[in-house]
Formats: sequence, structure tokens, C-alpha cells
Amino acid sequence: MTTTPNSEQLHTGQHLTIVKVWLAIGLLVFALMMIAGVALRAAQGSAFLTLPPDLFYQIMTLHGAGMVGVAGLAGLAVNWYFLSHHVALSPRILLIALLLSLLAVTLIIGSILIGKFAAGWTFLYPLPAKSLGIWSTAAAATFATGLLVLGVAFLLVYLDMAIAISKQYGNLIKGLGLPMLFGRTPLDDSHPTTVVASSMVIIVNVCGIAVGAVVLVMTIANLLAPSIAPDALLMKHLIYFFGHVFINATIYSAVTAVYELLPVYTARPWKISRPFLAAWFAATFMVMAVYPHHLLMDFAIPAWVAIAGQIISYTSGIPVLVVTAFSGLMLVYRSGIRWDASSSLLVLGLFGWAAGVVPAVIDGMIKVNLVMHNTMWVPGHFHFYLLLGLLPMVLGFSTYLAANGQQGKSSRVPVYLYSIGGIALCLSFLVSGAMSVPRRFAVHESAWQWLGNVGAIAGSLVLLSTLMLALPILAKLKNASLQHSV
Ligand code: HEM
Ligand SMILES: [Cu+2]
Repeated sequence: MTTTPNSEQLHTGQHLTIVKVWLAIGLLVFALMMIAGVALRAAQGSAFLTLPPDLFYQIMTLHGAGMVGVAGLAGLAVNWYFLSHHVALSPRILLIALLLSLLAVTLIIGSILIGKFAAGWTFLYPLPAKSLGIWSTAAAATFATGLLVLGVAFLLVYLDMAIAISKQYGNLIKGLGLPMLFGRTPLDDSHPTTVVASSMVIIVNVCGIAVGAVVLVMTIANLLAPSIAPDALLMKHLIYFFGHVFINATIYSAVTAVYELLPVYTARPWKISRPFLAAWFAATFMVMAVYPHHLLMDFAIPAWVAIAGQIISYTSGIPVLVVTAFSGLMLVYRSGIRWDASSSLLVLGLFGWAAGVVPAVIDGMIKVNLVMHNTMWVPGHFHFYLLLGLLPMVLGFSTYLAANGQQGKSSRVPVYLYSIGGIALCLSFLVSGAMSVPRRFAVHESAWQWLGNVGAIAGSLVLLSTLMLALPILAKLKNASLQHSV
């Protein structure tokens, strides 16, 4: 195996600047989309705000597409930053991807705010074409084009990453460490965890985005020529394969921050092992195979597909999660770790990811899904692992990068507020779900509205604490030069 190039050599100022710009935009978009989220939850309550239904669905589409997009971009930035310590990545490609993403965001926001597109970020066929006059075909096509452009941006960066990993390690299979897993070559524990995670992310997300591109092109074709009417169930499969893989890949990308930074905090290395490699290998397939849990109520799918979806749902994610959470705790245990905002956020991220999987697996059971399908339980579980898993990882990384090692104890206050607000918001969703409150309803029955009020207050706390974390980051980011020490 070739030696890892020295990180000083790879890390030019240009690398860092683009990552900083990327993160700064990401944090601002997260905050803006949170405002939209609070408005939605408040509208589902009675105390603060009413929104006309058409506006509610526009904001819901904006919040969904915006959050999923920015989660993807932020995860990519974290992953890119750490991968660039191990292989030679091109800052120019990252910059082009950033410009393409901004174009995509403009198209998406324009289609929603000007074109009034409101079919949800999942653009479930044939809804984009059946607006009952609320939005135009052009608005729907613009939205789909925006998502396509975003996909191109991701694919460009993944291509660069794949080439760089292949140059350094031979190919993605070797990046994933399979020859070591299967005993073809001896275990080399200097093989970076980030390279394993990145290889997996590239494989699954290139598949996910490619499928997304196919279904988006079919959607656009149908919008422009309604006589091209693809099979609705096929479209749903493609959309949920794309959506499931894409959103899961955000966490698998951001977890590189945990792998790379917790060892710095605990002064203990995080080395690969056979269980680690086996977990990532298994996750590569399982993340792609479980998407039928989104289709459990589609009676037209063969029973074996639904059953396979259920069984793999129990096990998907669990290998990487167990290996990561377990090794993470082992690393922290009696290490004398210094708890500052960044390390607290990274460990919060591990907790949120682990805990968020529990309601997800519950909903992945066919018997439960009969009752819980399309209830608030669903936003409950995914807000859990995005709001308390993914976002803390991104915030933890950004705080670390911006602080230049200068984080005081008081810096943890916003982390507490964020955790309390985040858990309360997720509970407002999960409790609603347990009461069978439907998801994606603009107006709620009066008996459900108190949960909307609770959620709106909790969401405001999340927004406030995010700003408390993000604003100092934005102020300090420009001068950040730190690389790998606390
Ligand atoms: C202050 C924080 C947040 C609040 C108050 C909030 C609130 C909401 C509300 C009320 C809904 C609609 C629920 C329904 O009736 O179905 C929603 C949907 C959604 N949220 Fe959030 N959210 C927040 C943060 C996030 C974050 C951090 C992410 C992802 C990174 C996210 C991703 C989504 C997605 C993907 C949807 C689904 C939209 C759809 O059903 O089409 N949210 N959110
Ligand atoms: Cu899924």
C-alpha cells in the first residue's frame, strides 16, 4: 500500500477557504430553513400563527428540499475536508460544485416562492403534474431541474473523490478495505477510517443520485409531454430509493468528523479493525436494500419485497452504528476528554444517530407501519437523527474548525439548549405520531394542536441555540487556520 501523503502537502489555503465558504453558507441555510420549520409547526398549533394551506405546502416543500439539500452539502463538505487529508482532492471541482449548488438552490427556491410549487420535496409522481391550477407545469419542471443540477454537483465531487481514492489505494473496493476484510492482504491499521467511509458513501450515493436523475428526467418528460406516462409504482420505487439513500448518505459522510476529531480530543487513535470494515461493507448493501420500508403499504408490491424490506430494516444501519457508537464510547471512556462545545456536539451526534434509529426500526415493521404510516411518527424519527445526529456532527466540526482550539467552558451552554429543544421537538412529533396524528396536514384538529404549540416553542429554542453556535462560528471562520490539534 502506498504511503499517505503528508497532510501539509495536500492542504493548501485554497482547500480550507472553500470548505469555510461552503460551511458558512450551509449554516445560514440551516438557520433559514429552521425558521420555515418553526412556522410549519406553529401553524399546526393554535397559539402563534395560521398559514393558508397553499402557503403551508409551499413552505413544507421549501423546508424539506432545503434541509435535505443543505444536509447533503454540509455532509459532503465535512467528508471532503477530512478526505483531503488523505488523498489529493481538487479544490476547483469543489468550487464548481458550490456554484452549481447555488444555481440549483436558486431554481428550487424560485419554483416554490415564485412558481408556488408545493408537491413536497419527494415530488411524488404524478402529483407535480396535478396541481389543480395552484402551480404551473413550468414551476414543477423548474423544481425538478434544480434537483437535477444539485445531483450533477454531487456527482462531480464524488467523481473527483473516487479518482483520488483510486490513485492512492488502487480502487474503491480497496478503499473500502475489502482485501483486508477477506484476508487477501494483512490488516493495515493505518488505513484511514475516513477513506473507508468515503468509499462507501461514493458507491451508494452515486447509485442513489443516478436513480434520482433517471426519475427526475422521467418526471420532467411527463410534465412537458403528458402522453409520456410512466408507471406510478415504478416512479415511487425510484424516488424512494433515491431519497432514502441520499439522506442516509449525509450521516455516513458527516460521521467522518467523529472518526477524525474524537481521537484528537481523547488522544487515542481510532483505528480500523475487521469488525469496522465488515460493518461498512454490510452497510454498503443494506442502505440500498432497505428502501422498500417506504412502500410497505403498497399492496401492489410483491410480499417478499415488503418482508425483505422489513427484515433488512432491522439490521440496516445497525452494524456501522454499533461499531461507531461502541468504539466512540470506548474512546471517550476514562480518556480525560476535554468537554467543550465541539466534543459535546460530536458525542451528541452519536447519541442522536443511535437513538433516532430506534423509532425508525419500529416503523419499519409491517404490523406497526399499518398504523404509523404517514403519521407524525415519520417526521419524528427522521428529525431525531437529522436534528440530533447529523446537524450536531456538522456543528461540532464547524465549531472545532472556527475555534482554533480556543473553546471555553461557557461555550457548552448552547449545546445544552440545543439538546433540550431538539429532543422536545422530536417528542412533539413522536407523541403526535403515537396518537395517530397524520403527517403533512396543514391544519390540525384542536385536540392535536397543543403538540404543535409545544413543537413551535421547542423549534424556536433549537433555532436560537443554533444561532448561538453558528454566529460565533461565522465570525471566527475567516481567520481559522487550525488543522488537527485541540
Ligand atoms: C427548528 C428545527 C425544525 C423544525 C421546527 C422543523 C419542523 C418541521 C415540520 C413542522 C415539518 C412538517 C411535518 C409534517 O406535518 O409532516 C417538517 C418536515 C420536514 N423536515 Fe423539519 N424541522 C426542523 C429541522 C429540520 C432539519 C434539521 C431537517 C433536516 C436536516 C429537517 C427536515 C425535514 C424534512 C425532510 C421534512 C419533510 C417534508 C415533507 O414531508 O415533504 N427538518 N419539519
Ligand atoms: Cu428509508
